Amino acid sequence: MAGTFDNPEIVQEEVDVLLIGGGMACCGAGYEIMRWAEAVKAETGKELKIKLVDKAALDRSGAVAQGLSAINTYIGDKQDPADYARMVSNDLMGITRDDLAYDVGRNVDDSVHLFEEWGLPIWKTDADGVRHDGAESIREGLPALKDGGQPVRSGKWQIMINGESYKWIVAEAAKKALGLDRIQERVFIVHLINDKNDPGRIAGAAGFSVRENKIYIYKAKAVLLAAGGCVNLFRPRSVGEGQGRAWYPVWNAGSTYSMAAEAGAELTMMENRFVPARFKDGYGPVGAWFLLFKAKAANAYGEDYMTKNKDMLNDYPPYGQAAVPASCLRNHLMLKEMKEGRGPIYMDTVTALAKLRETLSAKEVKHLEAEAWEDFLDMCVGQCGIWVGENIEPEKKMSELMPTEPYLLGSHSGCCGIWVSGPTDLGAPTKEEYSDVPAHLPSGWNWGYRGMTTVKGLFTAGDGVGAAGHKFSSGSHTEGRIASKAMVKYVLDNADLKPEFDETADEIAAAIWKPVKNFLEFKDYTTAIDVNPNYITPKMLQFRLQKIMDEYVAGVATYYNTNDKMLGVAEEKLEMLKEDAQKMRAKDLHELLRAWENYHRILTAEAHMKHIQFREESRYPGFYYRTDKNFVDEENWHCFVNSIYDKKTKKWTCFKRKHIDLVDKSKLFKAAAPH
Ligand code: SFD
Ligand code: AMP
Repeated sequence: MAGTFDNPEIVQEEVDVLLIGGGMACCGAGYEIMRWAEAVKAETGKELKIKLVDKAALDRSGAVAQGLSAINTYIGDKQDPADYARMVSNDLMGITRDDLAYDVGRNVDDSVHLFEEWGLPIWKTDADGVRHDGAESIREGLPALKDGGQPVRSGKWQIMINGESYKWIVAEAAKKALGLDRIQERVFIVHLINDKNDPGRIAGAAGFSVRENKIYIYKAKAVLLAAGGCVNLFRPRSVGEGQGRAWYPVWNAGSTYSMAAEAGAELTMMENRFVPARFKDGYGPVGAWFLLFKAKAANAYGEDYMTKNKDMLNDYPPYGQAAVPASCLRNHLMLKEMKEGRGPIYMDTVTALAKLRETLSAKEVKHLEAEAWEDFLDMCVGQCGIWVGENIEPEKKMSELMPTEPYLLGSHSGCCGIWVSGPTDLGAPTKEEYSDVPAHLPSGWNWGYRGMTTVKGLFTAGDGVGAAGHKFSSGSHTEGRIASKAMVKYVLDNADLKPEFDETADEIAAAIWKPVKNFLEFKDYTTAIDVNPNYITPKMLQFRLQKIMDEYVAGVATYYNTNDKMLGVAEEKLEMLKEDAQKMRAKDLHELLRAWENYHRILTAEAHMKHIQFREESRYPGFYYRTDKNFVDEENWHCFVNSIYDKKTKKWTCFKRKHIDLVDKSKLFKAAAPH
């Protein structure tokens, strides 16, 4: 019987493997897992039960919803995975997991080759060095990448694509592999369930339909939690009529980090954030402009801040020695100009396109000018709206750049996330090197199943995997594939496991539906539906969260500055917010979604704040500054900061984990060694 708004139907299902999310990572997992499931069936006759659950529709869900115009991680034949691990480390100020980055690096090209096979048009350079866009390359019969075709590199690691339909293509392959019966769209997972007999093991997950009055409860042996990063936990620069516009996808609300934390998984580097420099107001990405068009950014007086302020790089590792300064340091140099009143910052699109005209053929110039628009039409259509609305023709008028509000993510130029087991065949540190690890933690970086968190059976990928940024779309797909193989192994190794919930279905349902009950109980107390002393709307609560984070946890309001005292205020205010959050109302399913997104954002925000508080230095200048500890302290803080949340006491415990370089980083430096 179908449920009603005051009494939702509870649907229960038991599977072996549950995939939460339908983005790049889960599409990779969905495609790959069926190959292993089929092999298992052929060998043993056993059919693995698999389900993928996405809050949205696979074809356009996640960060790649609008499409992309470059694949940012493709190794190719001129670099190797160790070079890639070095780049990842350099961009994230030296504290990343080389084992995870290397593992992505040695596998990622295979995913890109699959994308091309599935129909993604990839730009190519022909034998005469002439560049062709993806469609033309196909028409001209240029070889596929896997057959030696040469991509058009925008940067050292990035290749150009005609990617408006990137997500459609990748989702189609996942859907075809899984079959529609194994996919449940428009179900928002809000809660992971631990095992009754072993609290350190996963037993399932629960959520609700955003279309029908139904609660879904899944029992599973293995769960892949890959629900993206966290957006809109800080007050966005776009307010009023522009609210809802952001660079990263607004529908990724920290579900990955908050649900993992509540299940007891160890998080890592939650102090890290990404503050991308973007085209102002439209949030258009800058990579193609800097790397493909070779544009320079300058202050309002035409000064190139990267040159003018380059001595500022000497204050931070690797002390001016990196061939390419880290993303946060590039922001750091830009922010000096803004703070000292020499803004706005402009991307000099005019000079860049004029210079290209000097060397390229007329046809190539025409194509590049079209690409200036297509770059955004393919992945950030709002930026074209801004250009049109503000009469900007990029070959005639420069555009403003601006550092955005902070985002939390682990796959782009950020590295917050969950601590996972690395590959078994790469230099895992010995137990002795980990004598400082608390007793409840496994020793080393590997505990058997690649991509598994410290909760047995709970895996993650993409934005979920911490301390290993710069995977981007292709690397996230790759990590999903790697995790799915490990999950199948885990399920087979635990054939006799019978997961049991540590909560009843009714308890789970009551918790999920609480915002609806808040509404139904009190709605008649006032005549104006939004004004009520007994409940708060999700929208208002979100404003409160964003204001706290913006003003006390280094948002745009303070030019990304905070200090121990401000963090103390934030801590207190977040506690009160959590109390009031219990009174969120949901007048319909859409508001129920908004309410639960808020719960996820609040816990993620709290983790972020606690980690910044714990790390007594400013490791990422340009992303955030602790003005009371405004330096990088290599001696005491060249380490991971990890944390564990206790869902019973609602307390966080932060601690250090030793950092070890597995790949020699000296190759990264311009000169022999930093001072
Ligand atoms: O230009 C729940 N990214 C870029 N990657 C590239 O390779 N090239 C680029 O050009 C990139 N650029 C870029 C990028 C992203 C964005 C938004 C823009 C530009 C404007 C980054 C990649 O897109 C990113 O690294 C990957 O997509 C990350 O993959 P993954 O799987 O970790 O996250 P996802 O794809 O966002 O998917 C998340 C999924 O989870 C669902 N979901 N489902 C159920 N229950 C819940 N509670 C859920 N919460 C979320 C979502 O619906 C989604 O399916 S550029 O800037 O450099
Ligand atoms: P973005 O468009 O800023 O998301 O960047 C896309 C890719 O280009 C990422 O791999 C970035 O690290 C890289 N990138 C962007 N700007 C620069 C720059 N100025 N120098 C070097 N790499 C960059």
